[in-house]
Amino acid sequence: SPKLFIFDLDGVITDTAEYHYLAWKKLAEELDVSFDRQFNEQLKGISRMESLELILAKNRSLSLSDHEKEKLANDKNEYYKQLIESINGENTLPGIEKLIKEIKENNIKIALGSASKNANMVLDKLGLTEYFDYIVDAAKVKKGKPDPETFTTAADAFSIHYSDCIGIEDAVAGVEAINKASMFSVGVGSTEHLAEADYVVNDTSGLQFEELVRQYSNWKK
Ligand code: G16
Ligand code: MG
Repeated sequence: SPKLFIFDLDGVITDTAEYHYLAWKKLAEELDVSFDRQFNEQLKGISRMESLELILAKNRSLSLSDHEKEKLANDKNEYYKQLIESINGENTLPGIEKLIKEIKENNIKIALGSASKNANMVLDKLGLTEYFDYIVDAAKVKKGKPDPETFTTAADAFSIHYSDCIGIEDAVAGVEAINKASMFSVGVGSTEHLAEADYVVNDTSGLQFEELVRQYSNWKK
């Protein structure tokens, strides 16, 4: 059976992916750049500054200094922090707490693999920090998703082989990162977006411990 589960945060543990979307949308409107959910899919799992660069690239007449970009990225983060201010345990997505508890009962390690600089704060607000044996956030890696470093850093912390790990992601970039790490990738979302994942569930309520272990075992042999 697997030795380590690595969870993405935004969009897997909690629906902060929606708040990232709303915050970017507000910023894009201020910049007069068109922005929709389809475009937003590309930003999932991608760092704050890289996301901003993708948005700015849509309007070629905008050329901004590094200082101005820093300010915009900071504005987005302020919008985001306002939106998540009142989140609590009720914002943990369906089935996640049950799954985490079952993983613990089976003596399997749990890590977080998030691109967010707000990861620790969000986990705290949800009351889930105690379940995590290790946290990889934006501060711990040089290369963000789709580079595998977020996921390999978590496995390396326990000296666990990558093929003994299951990574769970809602982002295309995140699934790519897990695959590049040679781990078993579980996608949460549409099979269309997440076609590269080894196993896909529609939403987090589909993340059933026994089924995940069964799918993982089939993949491994
Ligand atoms: C998350 C989101 C991304 C966001 C990134 C950085 O990653 O999916 O949309 O841009 O974190 O977040 P922050 O601006 O809070 O540093 P993940 O990996 O948890 O899905
Ligand atoms: Mg995510």
